[in-house]
Formats: sequence, C-alpha cells, structure tokens
Amino acid sequence: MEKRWWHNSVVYQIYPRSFCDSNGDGIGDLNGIRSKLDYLAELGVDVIWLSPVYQSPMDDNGYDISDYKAIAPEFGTMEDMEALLAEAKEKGIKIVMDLVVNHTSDEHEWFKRACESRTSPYRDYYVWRDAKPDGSAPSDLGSIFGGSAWEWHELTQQYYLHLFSKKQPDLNWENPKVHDEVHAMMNWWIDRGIGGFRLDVIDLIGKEIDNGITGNGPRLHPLLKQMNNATFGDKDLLTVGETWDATPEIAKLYSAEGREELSMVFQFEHITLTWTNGDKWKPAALDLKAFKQVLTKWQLELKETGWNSLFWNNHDLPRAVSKYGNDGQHRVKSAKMLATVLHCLKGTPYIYQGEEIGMTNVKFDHLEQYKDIETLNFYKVRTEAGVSHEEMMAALAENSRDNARTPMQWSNEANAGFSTGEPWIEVNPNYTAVNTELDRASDESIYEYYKALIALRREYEAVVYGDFTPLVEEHDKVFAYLRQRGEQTLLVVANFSDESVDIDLGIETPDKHSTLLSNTNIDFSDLNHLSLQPYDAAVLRL
Ligand code: TEU
Ligand code: CA
Repeated sequence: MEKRWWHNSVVYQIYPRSFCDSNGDGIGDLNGIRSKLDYLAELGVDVIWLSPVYQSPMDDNGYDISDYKAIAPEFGTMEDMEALLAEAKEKGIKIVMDLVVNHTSDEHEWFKRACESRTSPYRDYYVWRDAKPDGSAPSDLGSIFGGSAWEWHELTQQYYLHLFSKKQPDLNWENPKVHDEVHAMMNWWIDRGIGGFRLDVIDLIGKEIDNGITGNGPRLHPLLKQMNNATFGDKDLLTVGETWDATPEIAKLYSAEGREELSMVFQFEHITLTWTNGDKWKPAALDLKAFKQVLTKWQLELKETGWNSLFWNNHDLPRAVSKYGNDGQHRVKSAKMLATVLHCLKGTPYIYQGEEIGMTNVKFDHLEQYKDIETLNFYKVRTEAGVSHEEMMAALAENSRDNARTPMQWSNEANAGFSTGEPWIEVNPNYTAVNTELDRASDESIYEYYKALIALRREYEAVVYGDFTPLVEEHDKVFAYLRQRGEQTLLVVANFSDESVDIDLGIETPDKHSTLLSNTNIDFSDLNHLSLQPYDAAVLRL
C-alpha cells in the first residue's frame, strides 16, 4: 500500500455552531475556532473537519446551503475563513470542508430560479415530477427527516424531491450542468488552500428516483471518478464520503487505490447495531460480540485494499461515552478505554469535539429544549402514530442529534465558557464537572490520554500499517487485538464492561513486554490469566 499523509493523520471534527462563540451572540463562529487552534495543535491533530459554515438559512444548521462561496454571517466573513485557514496552516493543521451537494437550500439562487417556471434554465438542476392523476405525490418515498420526500410547488404545478427537509431540495445529478457547477465550486475552495472534503450523504447522488433507487445508485461511482478527475484528483487532499449503507465491498469501490474516487468513507454498520431494525428511535443495548464482529470484518476486509475511517460519534450521533461506555461512575476511565480501542485500529481516527474530555449525552427533560429538525420532526411523526411522549423522550435522550450539539464545555464559567451570551442550545448542566480546564488540570486527564494516543501513532508504524489480528472473538466483554508490523507487535486489550473479568487472551506471554499506554495499572505477567477491572484498557508492546 502506497503511504499517504492521511494514513497517519488524526482528524478533529468541529461543529462550528457549538464550538466557541467569540462575540457573545450565543452562536459559535470562525473567530471562536481561531482562538482555540492552540488547544487543537497541542492535542496533536493534523486535520480539522469543519461542519458547514457556508451561507444558509440554517433549517438544518448549515447542511442547507444557499451560497457555497459565502460564509454564514453568524459564523463570520470570508476574511475570517481565510485567516482561519492561514493560522491553522501555520500550526500544521489542514482544514477539510464539508461538501453538501446532494441538495442545496431552497433559498439557493439555483432553486429560486428553478422555481420561476418549467422552462427556467435552472429547472433541471433539481428533480421535478408530475403529480399522479389523483394529485398525489409521484411516489411513496419518505424523507429521511420524516414525511414525504416530495413537496408540491404551486406556481409550476409539479412536485420536487427532497430526501431531507423540504428546505433541502435534491440536486439533479443526471444534469451535466450540475456537475460543472459543483466541480467549479470545489476547485474554488481548493484554490483557497483547503485540506480536502468530507462529502455529505454522497452515496445518494447516483439515485434513480423513478426506479426507487436512492442509495448506491448505478451512476454513483462513475460520478465520483468524474468529480475526482475534475477537482481534487491530482491535489493530494483528504476526501471522506459519508456512506450510510456501505458494505466493505462498496467501501473498496470508493477507496481502493487506482479507482480515483475518495481517500476513505465513513461506514455506519457498527453504529446501527444499537438501533432496532435500522430504527434509531428504538434504541437497543450494545451487543459487544456483534460490535467486535463488525469492526473486525471491516479491519480484515480492508486489509489490502481501501482504507477505514474510525469513529465512535459525530454531530449526528450520541456521545460515545454515553453510548458505548459509562457516563456515570466510570466516565473518565471508559472514555479512555474507547479511545484506546479506536485509535489503535487500522484507519484514520476522527475525534468529535468534546470527546477528548469525555463529554456526555445531555438528557433534556422537555421537548422544547431540543433544536434539531430531525428530532422535532420525528417526535411529531411518532407521537402522532401513537408512541407515547415518555417513550419518545427516552428515545431522544438516547439518540437525538442534539446530544452531540450542546456547547463545547471549556470551563466552569457561565455557559461553560462557550459564550458570554445565551447559547443557541442549552449547555449540558454537567459542565461544572466536565470541562477542558478541569480535565486538563486533572491527573486523570482524558485530553492528555488522547494526546498520548496520537503520539503513539507517530511513534509506532504498527499503529498505522500493522496487520490486525482479533483475539478472544467470542468474549462478550473484552475487545482485544494485535497489530503487527516488522519488529513491532502491539497488543490492545479493553474491558468494555462495568464488571471485573478474568480472561485468557489465548496467546503466549512473551518474556519481555512493556505497557505503552494504559488508563490504569494492569498486571500483564500472565496473558493467560489476566484480571481486568471495569473499563481497564492498555496498549502493550510485546
Ligand atoms: O447526514 C445524513 C443522514 O442520513 C443523517 O441525517 C442521519 O440519517 C441521521 O442523522 C442519523 O443519525 C448528513 C449530515 O451529517 C447531517 O447532519 C445532515 O442533516 C444530513 O446529511 C443532510 O445534509
Ligand atoms: Ca458568535
């Protein structure tokens, strides 16, 4: 495998609205991010993935873009963006932009022009269909945010497609003019010195709506190759696609060397294991054995070809420590355990803001405290369909996207030091106990632990390129594996449970071994009789 810079990089995701507010309007902004670059440089991350900062009516917090070449005023100006790029570059940090091109905002100039008449030159930038003879929508297709995916347009007497909110009309990727516009816009950003793109719901652009195909359509990979060749292909950038339904076979189509598509994709198979039959509003308990099986499959299948992205959470998902760890008594320890397991797998790790200090889910008591469009829509859809308020509130507490979107907890000051004004969404009340100042001052600092993990990646090539071998695959509490490259053999062991476990790792104890990093002190003198306390984790060199 040819070495690429993003193979040994660590990416930090920023959700700008919730990261740091520089001017007291309650909304995080670009200058807020600039003020925290030292915090990120010290952590050791190489790349920031910036969730959208473009001009937007903010129906979906910026994933509804009305001008790709302008910055939303609440986030700052294009000068602020250029300053952020320049200052980040000085600190050795690249910025990956979020590319949202499955849809635009309905307030984008293209859509406004498309709505003028059926003969508008922009009409075919979007997906329009006639009503059925009885006036109903062209198909039963549902929006990912609830309700129909079709919205009636009165003036021109047709329906338009929106796989997300009705303020997010889908672009028509069957129209070559759309390709040209998007490619030109991408090149414009590349010329500003960005580090790459995270491609929002990119698996939807090959859709064949009349055949009922949305994800993984037949034109998807040709479209990506064409995009690659017209834009970033020869620029050595990091490109990561958001691909909810990717299997390892599909991931290889995206990320295999020589296919000229993307660097890597986000797959969600491990995430949806805690949903019941793909329904995130019916949360299920974590089955560690199944979880290990999925991650192991991805490690092994992408061994020679393709590249994995590694993540536990992002701006759409609950907090990792709440979902897969223990956000009570064992919060600090389990946060480190999760980090250990993730960062030692093969692939590029992503840290979501606040994960590095063990931020938790928020558990709002009232529906009014939630702001997310998906959350509010589904509350309505499900309660109207008979689900009780209590059941739905419990599901939201578990899986609402707002769990990830409460403000970053910087300090003990008002509003967690996020803003001097009233934050756009409430701060998690646990900020007095969970914040960067307290964490970094503690002997048990999670931030310091992440720093050490990132440093380990720099020091041991086995972390980046080593072969992966799973151990104790049948065990339902312990996740253990080997990474091996040349002289380097690393052993990763983690107790994913709040119980003590005695375990035989099934490998011989070598005469010499040393603990490179651990969230505790484990006696490794006998790998066949190993005792692990709740959430114990370690990386050993054998
Ligand atoms: O997410 C795609 C997506 O499918 C999510 O909405 C997902 O289904 C859901 O949140 C499960 O948790 C991307 C962005 O990451 C998301 O923030 C946007 O809302 C969405 O696309 C539309 O652009
Ligand atoms: Ca602000």
